[in-house]
Amino acid sequence: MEYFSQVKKSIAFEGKESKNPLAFKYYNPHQKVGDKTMAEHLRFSVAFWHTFTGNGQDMFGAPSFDRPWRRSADPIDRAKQTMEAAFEFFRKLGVKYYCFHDRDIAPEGESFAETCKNLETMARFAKELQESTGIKLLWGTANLFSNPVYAQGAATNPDAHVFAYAAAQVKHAIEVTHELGGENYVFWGGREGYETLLNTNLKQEREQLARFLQMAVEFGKKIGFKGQFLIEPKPKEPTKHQYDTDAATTLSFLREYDLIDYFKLNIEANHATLAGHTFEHELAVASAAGKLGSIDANRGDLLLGWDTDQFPLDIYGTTMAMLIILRQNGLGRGGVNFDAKVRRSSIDPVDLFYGHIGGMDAFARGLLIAHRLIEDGVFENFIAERYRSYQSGFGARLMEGKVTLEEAEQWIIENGAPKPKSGRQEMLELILNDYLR
Ligand code: XLS
Ligand code: NI
Ligand code: NI
Repeated sequence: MEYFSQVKKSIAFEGKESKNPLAFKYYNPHQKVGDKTMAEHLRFSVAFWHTFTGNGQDMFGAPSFDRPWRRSADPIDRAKQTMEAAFEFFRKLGVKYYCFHDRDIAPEGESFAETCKNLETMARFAKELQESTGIKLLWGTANLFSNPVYAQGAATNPDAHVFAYAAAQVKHAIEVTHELGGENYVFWGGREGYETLLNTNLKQEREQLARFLQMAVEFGKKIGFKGQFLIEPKPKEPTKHQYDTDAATTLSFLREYDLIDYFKLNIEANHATLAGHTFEHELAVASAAGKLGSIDANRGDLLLGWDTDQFPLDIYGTTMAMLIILRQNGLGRGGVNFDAKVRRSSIDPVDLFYGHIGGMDAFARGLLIAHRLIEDGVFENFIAERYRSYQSGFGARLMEGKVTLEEAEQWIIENGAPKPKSGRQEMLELILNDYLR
């Protein structure tokens, strides 16, 4: 069965003069940018949940999408048709990767054992499709937030019985990710936080979370999982206060519990803005720590206070993101995963193409612009010059830890007060705008 009959063949690159909304204007997978192709730089991935199981439901309204792949009454048949639709979509869109939660690809059963069996069945099915298409799993994850059992947290639940349930679920999710050759495994703790301190032992809950992650790392080693473990920070929603609030908080948590060597971060644009940061700030913090592993590409709406998960279209944002990614020489085994969904009123399957094509072109443009900015040394030279005083003489000795406060005072007595220099922000902003053309 063909689910996306409105798109007959795979989306082609037609160049920037094209007016065809079902074509790429900038994303040309084989085009070299520096020493890598665009496809190698960007490693685009489609999110299974928003794209195939999302139904347009919101807090005020019923499902608005009637997806042909979600019609079968039998849960396993429905899951298989959904998986087939997904691979047809990946192929036609021309992406090499996808991501899922365990519960996106397989329905829960009557018992835990049946749920695990369903997951195994669907993983086998996915494996066949991966092998016949060459499409790979960027990451797998466990949904530890939808089932009401996790209402008060998964690993951070006050009841050890729930912790055990989450641990058992994660064991299977890691196994399945491993079986499918997943390049990463993600932890996003939507319920790992608290609603009120009146009933919460915050210290205890953070220790539980660390223990949970340690157990996952040990299990990964045991089964020979070679993928990268990633944590996806988010400050709130669904829980009021989530422990993995932002990149800096998460890095410090990992250091506190000796987990830093086993994890990198998966940075999501809309989570950054919810945390009161920019996307590029979060990317820069993760990258500076050598811990930027992957990204969830989307955008929020600054007028709305929640995770709207819209497709990224802002070229300024994608340029800033790609600057940071190029400076660290790419995302390694990570990628650009569209954790994004079409609006509730965009009810046709073809709308999923428009969303992804727009996002892919926006990142391709960002890549091209960021590459030119780096080639021309626009910001790199300016930044290098701005910090030059630390490269030699007194500044270099300062950074080597060889200067005391008393010596600093002596040096100031000899050299006098510093002369302020312009940071040139407006000049740099206008230069950046010139490159965005
Ligand atoms: C929710 C998160 C979620 C993770 C995977 O806000 O972005 O979708 O990416 O669990
Ligand atoms: Ni995400
Ligand atoms: Ni999100």
